[in-house]
Amino acid sequence: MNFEKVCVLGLGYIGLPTAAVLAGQGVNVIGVDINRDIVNGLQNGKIHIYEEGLYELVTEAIRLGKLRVCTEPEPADAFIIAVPTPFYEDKRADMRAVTAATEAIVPHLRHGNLVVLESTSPPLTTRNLVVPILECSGLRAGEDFYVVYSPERVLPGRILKELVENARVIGGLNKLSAVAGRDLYSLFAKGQIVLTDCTTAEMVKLMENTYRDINIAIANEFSRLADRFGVDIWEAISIANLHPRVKILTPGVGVGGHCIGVDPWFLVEAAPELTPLIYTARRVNDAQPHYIVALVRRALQDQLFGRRIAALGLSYKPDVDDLRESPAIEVVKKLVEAGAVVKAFEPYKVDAKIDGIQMVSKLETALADAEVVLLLVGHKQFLSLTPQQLILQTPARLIVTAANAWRGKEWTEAGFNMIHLGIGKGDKVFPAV
Ligand code: SAJ
Repeated sequence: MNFEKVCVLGLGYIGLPTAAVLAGQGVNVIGVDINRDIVNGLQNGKIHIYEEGLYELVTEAIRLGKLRVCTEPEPADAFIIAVPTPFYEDKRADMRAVTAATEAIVPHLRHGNLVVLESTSPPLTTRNLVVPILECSGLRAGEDFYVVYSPERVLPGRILKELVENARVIGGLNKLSAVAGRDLYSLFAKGQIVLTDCTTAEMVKLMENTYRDINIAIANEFSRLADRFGVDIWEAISIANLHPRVKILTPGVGVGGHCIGVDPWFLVEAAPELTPLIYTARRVNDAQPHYIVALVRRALQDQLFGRRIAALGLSYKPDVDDLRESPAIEVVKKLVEAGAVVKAFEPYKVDAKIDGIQMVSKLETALADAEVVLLLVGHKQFLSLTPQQLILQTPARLIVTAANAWRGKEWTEAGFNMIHLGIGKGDKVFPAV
């Protein structure tokens, strides 16, 4: 199949890079977002996402006229839906954006079109939600037009590379649909392209992120055990990982972002009686910010009220600007609730405003009058700090870190009292979750 014009719905972390990469291959791309600010910004050379290389790619595609951005879809050869699928308070999948985007395609759907859903979705979404909406056009899915579920699998921080190089799963509603999907993604995907059915592709995506969530949960649980038994978890993990069939992940402040902390719930919602392990892992990871707060509380002899804390890093993981579902933010909010006076600094979003959190735009300001430095996210900029640099910028002599950072005797020799997540000092008192 030939694709001269492609309409991408949703210009977020996945839609915008996909639109720009397709445009870079000479396809005429219409990027659609219902958020006028995003569209206006892009039209004026401003981009709302930080991802290495993305700004250049997007602005060049727009300059060449290969990428146009607007708020309404237009007729095209293919439509790619890349809108968010968050969850409601009770953890049920919120499919409103997918529903609205699919409905917006209906008036433009023509014979021979391909519609792709990329948004992570509960099993059977393509068949039971997307297809019935599209068939309101009077056309028949799989015959008059083609439908594919093809999950995005890129890692924020490496999106442009992984978009092109990762293996691509194409789940067709039927064989003809899968083949049409392969033709579209072959325009830019260099990794293996695997064809399957749409429900398998939905499951594959959810299984990948659930697998990672469970593995992070066990790492977090191990870090708590190490605290209790006076073990250095970082050393223990590195030794265990010498085993040829063991690959323990990294404990931390908790699991954030819009994917791994969300997607396992789609499986739990779909079949609660079959998912006790998935459910428990989610609970373990959701409890990790509480554990970090308890660690700080213990370091301060149970006195959080009025204590001045410099919180470093608020994004959901190192070296990204994404603050969504960030466990670091949860930690800061809990400290503030307990009466601590927290100044938070996020180098990738220096002007971010977060309800209930005092954000500062400079590291020096966060550190200047702190009693405690709390390293929440291991951004490169923080990891490269030496104890000699830090000691000049802060009166704080107590450091609590949730990352495997600021190790070594030079830190204690410089005069800092160091508390690391997962490095037990063999104390009898350790935080309960
Ligand atoms: N985290 C840990 N310990 C680890 C790894 C991660 O605590 O060892 C934390 C991170 O700090 C972060 C969260 O988990 O808060 C998730 O980070 P991540 O880097 O594991 O994953 P995401 O959410 O950025 O991207 C994931 C990826 N999925 C997998 O690796 C299986 C990515 O490939 C997906 O495309 C993405 O979800 C998505 O959009 O679904």
